[in-house]
Amino acid sequence: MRHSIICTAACLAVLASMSDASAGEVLELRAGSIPVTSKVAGLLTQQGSSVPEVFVAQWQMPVSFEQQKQLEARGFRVLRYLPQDALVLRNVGIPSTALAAEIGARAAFPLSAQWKLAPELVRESGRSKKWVMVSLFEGSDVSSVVSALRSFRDIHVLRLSAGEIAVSATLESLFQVAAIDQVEWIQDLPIWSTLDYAISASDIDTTTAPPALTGYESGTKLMGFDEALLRGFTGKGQVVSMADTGVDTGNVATLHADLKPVVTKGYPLGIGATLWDDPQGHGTHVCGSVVGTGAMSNGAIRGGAFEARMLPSSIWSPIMDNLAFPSDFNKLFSPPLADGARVHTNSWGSPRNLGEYDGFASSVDKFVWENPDFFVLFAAGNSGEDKNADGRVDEGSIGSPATAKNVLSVGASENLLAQGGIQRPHGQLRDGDKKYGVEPLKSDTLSNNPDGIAVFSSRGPTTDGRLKPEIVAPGTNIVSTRSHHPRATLLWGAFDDQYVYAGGTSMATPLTAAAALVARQYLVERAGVASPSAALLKATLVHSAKDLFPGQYGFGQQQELPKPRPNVHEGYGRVDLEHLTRLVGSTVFIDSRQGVASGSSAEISFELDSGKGFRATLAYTDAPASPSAGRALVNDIDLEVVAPSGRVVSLQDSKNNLEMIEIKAGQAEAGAYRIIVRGKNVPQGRNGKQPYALVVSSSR
Ligand SMILES: [Ca+2]
Ligand SMILES: [Ca+2]
Ligand SMILES: [Ca+2]
Repeated sequence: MRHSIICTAACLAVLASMSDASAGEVLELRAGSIPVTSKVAGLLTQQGSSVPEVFVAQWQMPVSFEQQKQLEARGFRVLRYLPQDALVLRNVGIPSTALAAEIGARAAFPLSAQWKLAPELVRESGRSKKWVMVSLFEGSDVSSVVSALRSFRDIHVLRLSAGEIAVSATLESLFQVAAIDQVEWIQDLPIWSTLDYAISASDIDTTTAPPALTGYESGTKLMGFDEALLRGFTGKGQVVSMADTGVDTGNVATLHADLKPVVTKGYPLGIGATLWDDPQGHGTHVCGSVVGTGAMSNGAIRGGAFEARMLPSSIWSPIMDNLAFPSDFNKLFSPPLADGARVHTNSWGSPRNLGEYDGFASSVDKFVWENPDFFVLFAAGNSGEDKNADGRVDEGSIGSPATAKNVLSVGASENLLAQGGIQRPHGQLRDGDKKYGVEPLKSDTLSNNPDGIAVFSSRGPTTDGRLKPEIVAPGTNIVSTRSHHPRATLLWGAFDDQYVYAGGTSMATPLTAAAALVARQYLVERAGVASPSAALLKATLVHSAKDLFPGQYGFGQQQELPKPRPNVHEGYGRVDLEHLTRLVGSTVFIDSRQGVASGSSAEISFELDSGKGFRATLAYTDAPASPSAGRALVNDIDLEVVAPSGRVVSLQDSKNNLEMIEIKAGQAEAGAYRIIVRGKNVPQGRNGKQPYALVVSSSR
């Protein structure tokens, strides 16, 4: 190996110079940026003031790991980080006076009830009652909160999970609920939906003759699965799990022949469910895209990782006749994790409150933070529309939980299929005149240009300015396995008795999960990474992706992608396994479990040959943020590249936990590069440090 890791010691002076001039003066919350005025800050600084059980303390400087250890030793529990330089603390029985001074903070004050209410609840304020979700701080006594709530008038209470309660109340009463110390956040209840793009029956291509096979049916061809297969990578030895409407008959003995050898166990998790059969059809299609063997089509239509093993969960509720599960991500992810799954794919989400980092995004982030080898994918959503009628799909339509930081959010690009499924122009689809009524969108079709982004694919960024989606994969007119359940729908139409067409970010996501399984097998077998972290899988998939710039309408006024990657339409581009499975040999993979602390850095060197481009990708699983925070990034580490001439390239990104620095061939100097990972501010590290993954290579 020609790289070495050098850690430099923490340096307070550097730390101080790196911190923002305004650090520690504003609380960045969803409710707005709150200046910590003397009026707010004075609340817990007066002698004799009583200290609430949960409060915020804000420091003048980034709060160190050592300071937090001292706080814990004095009887405080650190519950959350809030930007800037603030912690939410639980006071475990210290009847303190002049609290701020005592703990060295510049201010300490209670959490205001209005900061705990999702802005949409306040916006939609009416006198009528509605059901909302109340999230409690970690370690709260749920029973005591439930009793407190039951004592309020006109409130109905339902216990959901270890940390969440559903409540029916008026907005006025919600302020009372929010005033309870243990309550962290109140938001809308989700409406979970499968993320296949909804069409009407009349949209379906009714060509009667079955189309001749072209090899593009499954969507895998455009992603380089054929090349990966030739090199021996099929997802073999990998275990994957999914949550969806169920799979086919839900019985391993009678399952679809394409799925029977690879699906070995299922989990019924829907409310009131005892089975994991698929009465809808969506989950069976998704499952086939990941692991379908193609047994019923002589291998013509098969999933990308057909030698992996699949453990599906059904979150379909027979009582609700829809997706409904306890919304407890521990219950969703823990069983397959315990049974060996390291990749979990999700083709569902909530199309409400688009772009928001909500309680569910935070819960998913928490699970991955606690289980950093569990790689979770979520479909970005199908809320892409051109509302302002400028011929370009609008931004800001990512659904939760795809807004989470520690997942891979997958958008849909176009497949290449001229017959079958949906072949109508966008403007003629259901509501197409309203959503896509302006050229070039109007007369374009869904699967005629693989360099295009599916018109419906949800676009980033998130409300707090993070780049989403991170990646795209084909998600239009994808052919995959058909559920044999008598009630199952035909999605985008039947291909034959065994397969159906479908489209949506729902279809792009399992294909990307299959790519993650191939990537995982490749990293284990060829790169010598025994157990790749979720961050390394993300970095590797993103690093090798293909930029689709300028998109399907060429350059000029109608250009689809306004700038090269990363952009909020394609993220870092389309999954490219042909590229990924030839990385070893000229690529450095680092999966640092130790990580970097605030003010420290790690460094490697990389020798670039002349005529080549340079690319470095940094990804990390960040600590979960409070849904009340106005900026979801907690631990901020930076990628810095020093070219042979000494020129420094750094993005100074304080929003994303994924960064790429690319220097194109022709612009890159040959010679020794230094690649530095800097711990800028790590308030919630693992023992004070933020683990990370780094992939560095030359490019063509
Ligand atoms: Ca537009
Ligand atoms: Ca098109
Ligand atoms: Ca950063």
